[in-house]
Amino acid sequence: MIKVISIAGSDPSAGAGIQVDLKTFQALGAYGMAVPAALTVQNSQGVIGVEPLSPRMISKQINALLSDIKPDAVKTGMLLTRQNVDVIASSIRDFRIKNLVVDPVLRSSSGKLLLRAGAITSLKKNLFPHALIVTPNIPEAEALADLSINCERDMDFAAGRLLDLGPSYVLIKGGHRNGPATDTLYGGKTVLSFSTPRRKGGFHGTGCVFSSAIAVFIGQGYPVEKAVEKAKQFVDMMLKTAKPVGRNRKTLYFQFSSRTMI
Ligand code: PXL
Repeated sequence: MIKVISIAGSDPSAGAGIQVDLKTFQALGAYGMAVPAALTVQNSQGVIGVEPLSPRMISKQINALLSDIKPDAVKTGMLLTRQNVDVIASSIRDFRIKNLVVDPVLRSSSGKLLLRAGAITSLKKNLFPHALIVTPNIPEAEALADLSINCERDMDFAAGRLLDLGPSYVLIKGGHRNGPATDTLYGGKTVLSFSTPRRKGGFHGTGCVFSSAIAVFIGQGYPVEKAVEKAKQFVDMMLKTAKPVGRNRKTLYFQFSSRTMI
C-alpha cells in the first residue's frame, strides 16, 4: 500500500486543496493523509477568505505523522505564511523526506493570495532544495523566477533559475497559455513536453489533482518522467468527466465503480 501525505490548504467545496488531494490519492489506490496548513472560505465561485493554522499546530501534526508513518511521497500545496513554510521545511528536512512534490501555490484562480509576499523567499530558500519536483504554472514560474514568460526561451530560462534553487525537476504547466495544454519538464537528461487537448470551460483544482497524482506515481516507484506523463493523462481524464457542483467552475470528479465494494 502506497502512503501519501498532503500538506496544503482546506477547500470546503472540495474542488481543490487537501480535500481533492485525498480524493485523488484514493482514486489512484493510495492511502491518503492530510495536514491542513491553512483554511479557506470558498465555493465554486471563488475564495472569499483565508486564515493560516498556527505553525505550532502544523509542525505538531507533521511530526506526529512522520515519527510514526513513513510516507512513500509527500506533496505541499497552499501554505499561506512564511512561518508555515519555515516549519514545514524543517520537518521535511529533519525526517529526510525524499519524494517531495512542491506545488508552489501562489494565488487562487479567482485571484486571492494563497501565499503571502514574505513567504516566497522562504519557499525558494528552505523548501525547494528538498523537492524532487516543483510544479509551477506560468504566473507562479514568473513570480518565482522573477521574469516574465512570453515565449519558450523565457520558459527555459525560468526553469533554469528554479532548478538552481535545488529541486531535481521543474514542471512548468502551460495551461495559462493559448492552444493545447502543454507542460514542460526540466531536470532530466532531456527537456520533455506533455500535451493534452484544451478542455472547454472553467475548472477548479486542476493543479491540486495534478501534483497529488504525480506524488502517488512517484510513491509507486515510477521515474519522475513517467509519473508526470501518467498524472497528466489522469488529469485529462478527470477534466473530461468534470461536473459543476455549484453555480460556477467545474470540479474534477471521479466516478468509482461500486462493483468491487459490495
Ligand atoms: O488551486 C490552488 C488552490 C490550492 N489550494 C487551495 C485552494 C486553491 C484555489 O482556490 O483553495 C486550498
